[in-house]
Amino acid sequence: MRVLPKDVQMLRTCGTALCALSLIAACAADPVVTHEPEQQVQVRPADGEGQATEPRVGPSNGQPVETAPPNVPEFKPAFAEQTRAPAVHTQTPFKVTELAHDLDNPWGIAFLPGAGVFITEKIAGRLLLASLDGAKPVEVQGVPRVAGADQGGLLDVALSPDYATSQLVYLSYYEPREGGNGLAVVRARFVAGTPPKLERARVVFRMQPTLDSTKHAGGRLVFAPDGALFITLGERSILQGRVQARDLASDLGKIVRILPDGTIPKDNPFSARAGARPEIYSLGHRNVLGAALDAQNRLWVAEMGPRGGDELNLIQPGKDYGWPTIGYGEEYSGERIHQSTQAPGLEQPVYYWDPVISPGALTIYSADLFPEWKGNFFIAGLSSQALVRLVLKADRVVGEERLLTSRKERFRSVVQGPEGALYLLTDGSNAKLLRLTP
Ligand SMILES: [Ca+2]
Repeated sequence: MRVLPKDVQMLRTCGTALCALSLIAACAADPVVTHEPEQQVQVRPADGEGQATEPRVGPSNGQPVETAPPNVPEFKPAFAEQTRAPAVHTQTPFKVTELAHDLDNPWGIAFLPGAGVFITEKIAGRLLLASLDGAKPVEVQGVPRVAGADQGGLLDVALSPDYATSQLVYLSYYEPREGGNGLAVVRARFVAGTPPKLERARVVFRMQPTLDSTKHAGGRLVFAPDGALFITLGERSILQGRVQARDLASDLGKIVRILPDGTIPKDNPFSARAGARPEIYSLGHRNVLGAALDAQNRLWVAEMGPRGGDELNLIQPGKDYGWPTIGYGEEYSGERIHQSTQAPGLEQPVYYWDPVISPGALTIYSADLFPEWKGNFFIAGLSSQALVRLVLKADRVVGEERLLTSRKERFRSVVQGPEGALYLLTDGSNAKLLRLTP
């Protein structure tokens, strides 16, 4: 395979009012990689080129994997395990297989029962149906028009829990609206065929209010076993949105919980509170791109922070996760955002990163293919150019590992495949679909 030179530009958000107003076009919370022009997508069989075996390395000496100094050294963790956990090292040899390359800014991935996988392409607003056996991916027709620029466009794809009988697919996207855009979730019935298509599309959620921003709308979709759908949102990066992150009258900076038909569950935490939007499940978030359920069906999220403030949070209904009042980071200008890292009534992150990793997707490994990884958290790292592995014990992070760093690629997504392999999407144009197997 040809090695593509990369021009990595890391432009991070400036969050002050001045930056938000004057530099918004030049800032990106979610660093951008510019690659060479597109090539045709090719899918390679499992034994094709592109394999690599990660070297086996010895056990940890107790030092953290992060060795760079923090951006905000005066902010101290609230408890010992809250940051810079000791390094751990995967002992199981594994190989990395490149299944596709030249994906155009892929974001979401979902496996169909049987064979095939859906992959979204963010900016172009395309939904691809790919097989893992060498066939070229095909575009699914009937996807709504998206506001595809910067961090916006077509984001996540999830199958309804009853997909086997309903064929219902859910997509999150930046919906173009009068006065700007907002995250929306559409559900539609997938019809296989030539071409494959979505039909009977209906929007089941619209984030309010509409703002004119190309950033921080969240977008991760997670179905709970009871059938409810969690949708992660963000505060749009601009100051006008940031100040709404803890406001119960706004969806910005929230995680919401809806029923599959778009109605609101009656047992949501604020469903009976006057003036509160009933779909809100938790509040005080900056931009949540990673979310997953653990073995006890508890919702965990990886949250994109400012400089020095990425967080792992355990989500409980009705809780306030503090953004922008508390946190561990600072503006990209170096200015203060938070007076303090703690405040009464505001939740502490289970873990934070300073310097940041820039978390994309989060998955919690539950399969048998890698017994060593069972229960571990995997986060797709963008600016960190790593697959971040966390080992937790009693809801504390006791080990951290950075995998695939030698590839020098930004990772957008990580998901567990049906057979227990980990599948990853890299970021940007000419992006790849990778599979990790023992
Ligand atoms: Ca927080």
